[in-house]
Amino acid sequence: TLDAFPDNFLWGSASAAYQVEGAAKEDGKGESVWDRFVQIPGKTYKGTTGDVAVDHYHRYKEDVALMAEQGLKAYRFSVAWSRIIPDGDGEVNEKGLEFYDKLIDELLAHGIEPVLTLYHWDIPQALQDKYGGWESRQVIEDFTRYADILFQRYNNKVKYWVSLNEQNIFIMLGYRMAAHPPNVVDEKRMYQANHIANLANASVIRRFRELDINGQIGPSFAYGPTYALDSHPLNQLAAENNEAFNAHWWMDVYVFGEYPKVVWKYLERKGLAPAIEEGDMALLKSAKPDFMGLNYYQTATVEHNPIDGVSSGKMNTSGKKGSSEASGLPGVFKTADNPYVEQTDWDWDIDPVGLRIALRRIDSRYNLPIMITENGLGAYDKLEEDGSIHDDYRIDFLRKHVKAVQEAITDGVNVLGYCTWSYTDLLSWLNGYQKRYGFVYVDREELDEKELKRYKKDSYFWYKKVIETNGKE
Ligand code: BGP
Repeated sequence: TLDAFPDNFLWGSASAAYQVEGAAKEDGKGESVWDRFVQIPGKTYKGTTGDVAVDHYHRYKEDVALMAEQGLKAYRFSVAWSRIIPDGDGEVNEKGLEFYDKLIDELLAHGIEPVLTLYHWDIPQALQDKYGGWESRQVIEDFTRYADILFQRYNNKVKYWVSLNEQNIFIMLGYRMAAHPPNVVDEKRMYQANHIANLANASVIRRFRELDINGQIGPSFAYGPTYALDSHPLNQLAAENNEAFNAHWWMDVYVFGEYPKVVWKYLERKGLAPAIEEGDMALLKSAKPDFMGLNYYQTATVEHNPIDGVSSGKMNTSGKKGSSEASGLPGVFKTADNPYVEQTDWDWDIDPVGLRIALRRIDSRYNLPIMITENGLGAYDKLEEDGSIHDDYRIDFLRKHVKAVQEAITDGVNVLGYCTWSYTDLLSWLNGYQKRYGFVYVDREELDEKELKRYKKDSYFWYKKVIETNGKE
């Protein structure tokens, strides 16, 4: 038999500012790098933007009412830096803060724990223009000042804070694949920006401690355990490499304040190692998080990649099954198809066992509590004439993942909560509005804003029962 979920387990759901808020230019909000990036032709699916998104900025009360009715215990959202400090380092925009005051108060009034993400990819464009955003050390100070404002304003209201969301994704897609802002392909700059993001992350955690904030803070990391394609020793080695390059490279820094040797030596040989200045490593070591936020969607399966093998690959952002291509690092690893698991229409492996493995690996390597800050299924949904949405595939996906969490708890892992991605349907960064994740359907065609009416999906009612029964359904 399985251990029960703890009594105070946080059954939650998540979103991010750019993906839900809309109101891109309202109440003094400054431009973010995403506001700019989506204007570049061909970068997002059919040119979709978050200008209006699902208009959460104006409909947050309605959205929170739906959460309350469902019994949701926690809601993870992000603050848009450019609402708080429109140009990133200048005047504070009181109007922007007021929106989050209202949202947080509304959540608290309904007994929903706010989980606040400081940075979900939307650095102010002004800082990108002024000094290259994450590539300049000045961002450490500016990001810390921004975080400081939120820490002080929401201390005692917000207990769970996420520092950076998926540093691995915004750095790699931004600087290796030109698939995110700042739209760059340059490995050297990538590793440098990444080091600075590490310092910024550590700096806000240190400030959190200095201010003695009443709560917990940690980064949210996109981790999917790696499998070797088979027992061929070179494929096994490729799997070890993938864990080092795609997981330890970030999580070791967060927790131990150290870069893993294997990757560091590789970067030195290639002339790609970031420049470390005096005090950097001490800062990294001084900022251990309280918990690890885990965003889990899928596992990775890899095999040996010869020295003249594949690098870039191709993502499936169209929702046409089978349109992605293998990617890798020559001489290190390349991705392979896992014959044992099914895939979504966007070619993401569906693998609940992988979540149990992810939780166990993080627990045994880092020995920290884990908050699952994202997990969910991106799928096409159909709104029926009577306003229902029969997303049994999503229920099936989530049910199996919830069970995997319970199994990991039974294995001894300390899991604080489980936030699904996402609460309402929202903008999928590169995939438009047709790739849906929510419990709440939002009537929004790709390029037409419609009236953005909300409808409860079958999964909404299923999760309600999960919460009521603390995971028994
Ligand atoms: C994570 C992000 C989320 C969200 C999710 C789903 O990487 O933190 O913001 O978008 O993935 O991804 P996608 O929208 O690409 O399907």
